[in-house]
Amino acid sequence: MRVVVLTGAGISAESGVPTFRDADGLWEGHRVEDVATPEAYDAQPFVVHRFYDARRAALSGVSPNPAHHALARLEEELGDDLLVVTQNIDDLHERAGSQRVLHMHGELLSAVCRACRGRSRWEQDLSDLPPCPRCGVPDLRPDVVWFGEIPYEMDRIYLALESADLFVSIGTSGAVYPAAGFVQQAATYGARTLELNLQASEVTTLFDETRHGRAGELVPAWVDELLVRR
Ligand code: BV8
Repeated sequence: MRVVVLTGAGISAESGVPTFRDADGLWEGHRVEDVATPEAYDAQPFVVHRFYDARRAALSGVSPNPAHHALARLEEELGDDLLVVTQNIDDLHERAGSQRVLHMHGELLSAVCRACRGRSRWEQDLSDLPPCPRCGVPDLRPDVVWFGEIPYEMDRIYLALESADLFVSIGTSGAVYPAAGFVQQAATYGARTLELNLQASEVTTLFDETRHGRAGELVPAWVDELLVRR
C-alpha cells in the first residue's frame, strides 16, 4: 500500500512551534506580505531575516512530539511505500527519525546564495549578512519558498500522488496552494483520502474521511490501526 502524508503547522503545534493562522499564530505578529514574499525581502531584508532568524533559533528549544514519532515508526514498516510531504520548514520530522521527507516550502536550517545559487546547511543568523561558504559573496537568503515562488520537488510530489493508494493530510488548514489541491489530485488517481486535524480545514469536504482532534493523539492511533490492518 503506497501512502502519501501531507503535514502542516498543526503537526508541530504540540511541540511548541507556533502555527500560522491560530490565535497566537505567526501571521498575528507579521503580515504575510511583509515577511514571506520576495518583494518584502527586496524592500526590507532585515525585517525578513529577523523573522527567520528568530524561528531558526527557536528550533533548539523544541522537540518532536508523538505525531512525528508515529510517522517515523510507520516509515520503518512501509519503507519506500511511505512519503511525507511537509509544508513545515522545521526539522522535527527528521529529528524523530523520518528520512523520506520532502520539504516543499524549504527548510530553516538551510540558506541559499543569490550569487552562486549554492545551498548550505545553516544554523546561525543571516541578518549579519555572512559570506556564502561557497563563493564568499554576502548574499545568503533563507532557503524557504515564499508566496509567489514555485514550491520545491513538485515533480516528485505529483508522481507520488499519482500512484498513492492512501493520501493523509495532518495539521493543515488547506489555505495555501498548491498543497491544498493535493487531496483532489490524489482522489482523481483513485487514492482513499483521510484528514487528521484539530478542526475542519478549508478543503475538508474533499476527504473520504475526517477525524478531528490533536495530532499527538490522532496520528499514533491511526498508525497503529494501519499497521494492524496491513
Ligand atoms: C505557487 C514557507 C505557482 C515560508 C509558506 C490558487 C488559489 C489561490 C491562491 C493561489 C493559488 N495558487 C497559488 C496561489 C498563491 C499562493 C497561495 O496559496 N495563497 C493563499 C494565501 C491563498 N501560493 C503560492 O504563492 C505558492 N506558490 O503557487 O507557485 C505554482 C503552483 C503549482 C505548481 C508550481 C508552481 C507558494 C506558497 C508557499 C508559501 N510559503 N511557508 C514560511 O514558513 O514562513 S506557506 C506557509 O503557510 C506554510 O508552509 C503552510 O503552507 C501555510 C500555513 O498553512 P498550515 O501549515 O496549514 O498552517 P495554519 O496555521 O494555516 O493551519 C494549522 C492547522 O493545524 C489548522 O487547521 C489547525 O486547526 C490545525 N492544528 C492546530 N493545532 C493542531 C492542529 N491539528 C492537529 N493537532 C494540533 N495540535
